[in-house]
Amino acid sequence: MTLKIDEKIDVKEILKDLESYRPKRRGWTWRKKNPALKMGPFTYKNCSEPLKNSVPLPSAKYFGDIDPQPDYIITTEIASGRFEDDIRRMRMAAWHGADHIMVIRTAGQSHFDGLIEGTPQGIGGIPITRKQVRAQRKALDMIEEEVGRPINYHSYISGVAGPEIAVMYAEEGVNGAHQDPQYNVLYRNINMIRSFVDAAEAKRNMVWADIAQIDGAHNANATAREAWKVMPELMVQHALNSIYSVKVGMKKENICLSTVPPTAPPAPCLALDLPYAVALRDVFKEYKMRAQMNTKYMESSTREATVTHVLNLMISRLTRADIQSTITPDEGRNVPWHIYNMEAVDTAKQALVGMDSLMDMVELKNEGFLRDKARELKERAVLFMEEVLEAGGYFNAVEEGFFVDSGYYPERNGDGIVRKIDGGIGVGTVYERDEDYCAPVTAHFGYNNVAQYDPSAVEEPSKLIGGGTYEKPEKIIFIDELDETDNVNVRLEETKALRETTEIKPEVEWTGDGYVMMNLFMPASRRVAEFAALEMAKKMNLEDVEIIHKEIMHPSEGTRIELKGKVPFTIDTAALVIPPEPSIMSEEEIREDIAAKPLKIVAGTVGEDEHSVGLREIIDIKHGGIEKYGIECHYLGTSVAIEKLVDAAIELNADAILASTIISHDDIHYKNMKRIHELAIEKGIRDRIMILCGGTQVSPEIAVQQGVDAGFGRGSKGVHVATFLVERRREMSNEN
Ligand code: Z97
Repeated sequence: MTLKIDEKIDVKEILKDLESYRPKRRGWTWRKKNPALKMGPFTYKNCSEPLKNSVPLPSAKYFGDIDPQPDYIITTEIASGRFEDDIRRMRMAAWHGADHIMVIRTAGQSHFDGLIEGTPQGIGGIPITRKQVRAQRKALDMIEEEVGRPINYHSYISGVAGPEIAVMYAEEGVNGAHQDPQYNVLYRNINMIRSFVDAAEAKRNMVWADIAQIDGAHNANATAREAWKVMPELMVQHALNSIYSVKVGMKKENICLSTVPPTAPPAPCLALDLPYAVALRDVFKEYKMRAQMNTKYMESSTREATVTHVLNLMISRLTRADIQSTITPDEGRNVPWHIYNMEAVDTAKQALVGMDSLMDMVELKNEGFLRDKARELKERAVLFMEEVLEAGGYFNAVEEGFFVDSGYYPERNGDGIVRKIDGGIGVGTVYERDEDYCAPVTAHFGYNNVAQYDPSAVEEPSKLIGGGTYEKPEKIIFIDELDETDNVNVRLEETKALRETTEIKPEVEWTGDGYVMMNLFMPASRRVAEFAALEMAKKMNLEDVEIIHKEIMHPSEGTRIELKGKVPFTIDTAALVIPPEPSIMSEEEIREDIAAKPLKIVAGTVGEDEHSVGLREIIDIKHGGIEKYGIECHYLGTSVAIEKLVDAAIELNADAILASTIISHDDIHYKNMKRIHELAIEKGIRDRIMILCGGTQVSPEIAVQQGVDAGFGRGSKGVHVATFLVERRREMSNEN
């Protein structure tokens, strides 16, 4: 099954024969960098190989639709809670430039004690299941063919089921995962000993499957009361997980530090974030940098979040990033919508491409504020680590509340997260292995007494059982659905009409959810604006209306409101009357044609019509008029007599007459058109001249009925007229 560009992905097809689907490949893939990429008229230094199919940035149309892809991997986090709908979003995101697709869940995976089967979403969120992973990997295997670039699929290895999840990810071709035992300890209160033992086991499996790891240090940023104060601690957290992973056998290029610029405006964020970014990259040279965007100081304004994102992207460019995250403003206002994934991916692509070659032109100062601050942060981090050792190690330090304390180290405010060595979920569940312990599995950490059973199986313990699921995927037990009422088949049945007929509904995250967003400016204070807007939306028949953003323009003059609500109806696309798209030639094509064969026009507003603006804009180069293509224009002015216009055309040997009228009482505009046509016949030039008439009240169909070649109504631009002139001239030379 391959995807067709003009056809939607068929989720039902993806789900077919899923029990026997095997992923195409294992392991993480970086972008193929091209330090001298040529695209359109430009050469890029910080880009990678272009995509086969993509959606370029909106302004790409001015540059020949080029879509340069930056050198960093771009992440998008997809979290609608329905994996079948997320598959469609993944495809859109890949076309915009995402090649690291993280599925995050609406409920903490780490609250589940085991691997979940089936796809229930009714239990308060969506846990990761083998079925979802396999379906999404299968879809991504096709999507990557379509865009022509490998896509890294990613989720979390956390909770007391971490090792089981790691195994499942290894089996299913997952390419990246968050794995950090400190996350379990600090944020999920899972027993520390259990978390670190599990982490070793999970990481070993990640090593086998070549899964890239992202750590969890950024969570301290998001949790801390004052995020910029935890910077020294963040380095300690990165250090602990990184070295632990190395000791387990993970290669350094698969260890990615999840780092966030800790602040955002109105803080002077660069002065705080840049020294931190520099310090981190100095200390952790050998590791990869996964640059998150700041989410701590994000409200529901997409504009504000975008500016913060761009500042964060500048930090990435000024220092280094290997993976660039693009969390969406969903975090601020709980609207995990398709469009925001695309917007955030585009923000990263746009900003990174825009900053191409930056470091060829600027340099971070080697002394002064930046380096002093970076050094200070490193010193504080080293002292923090020394104190951890003095306390007797990490576990004791956590017991003493060292972590996520709001003090700027060595200051300590006594409000850190405290966990007990003999407390937390899963306490007392770690046992020492027996003398003859043996696990006949492929990837396993620590003492494994294989030789005792078969010396030839030491390198390959699963030989003892004739191969495990890594070697023999057919041994994987695939459980489809367990819940009869809450599963993907039931959900697909509910949306069948929308998928299989021509009925359509607007959507933000789920097929047929019917949501629309509205932007309103209410000339009232915030509370009044809010409640008035809700009432307005109800009067517009929107259902389940909710305010998603409000911003004061002035305390009494007005408030900006964004709200969402559902429309209860569908539209039948088959019943729509869609006029053909006006043909528009490219600028180059028109120019070439005119250069090869010059074209001359005479123009004027006719009859008693002084409205010159419309016609002038069609001609004027400043407004994208036809002059810019090299067309020779003779503008005769306003209220030009029809005879004069036709005579001028003859005298100048023009190819076309452009006449404009706004006045339309008594159909004078159409009558004038007819007269131009008839006069041209009388004077014997009609077969060699084009007659184009325009005006706000002109209907193209009625204009042509008057005998002229074309009519141009409201919204017409120079390019439409120029295209017509070139095309009609070609037709005429074929006719003659
Ligand atoms: C990011 N925006 O892109 P649960 N393990 C680690 C984590 O950081 C997380 C989980 C597990 C963020 C993602 C926050 N991170 C959101 C190291 C979550 C997930 O399975 O939901 O309990 O944990 O990094």
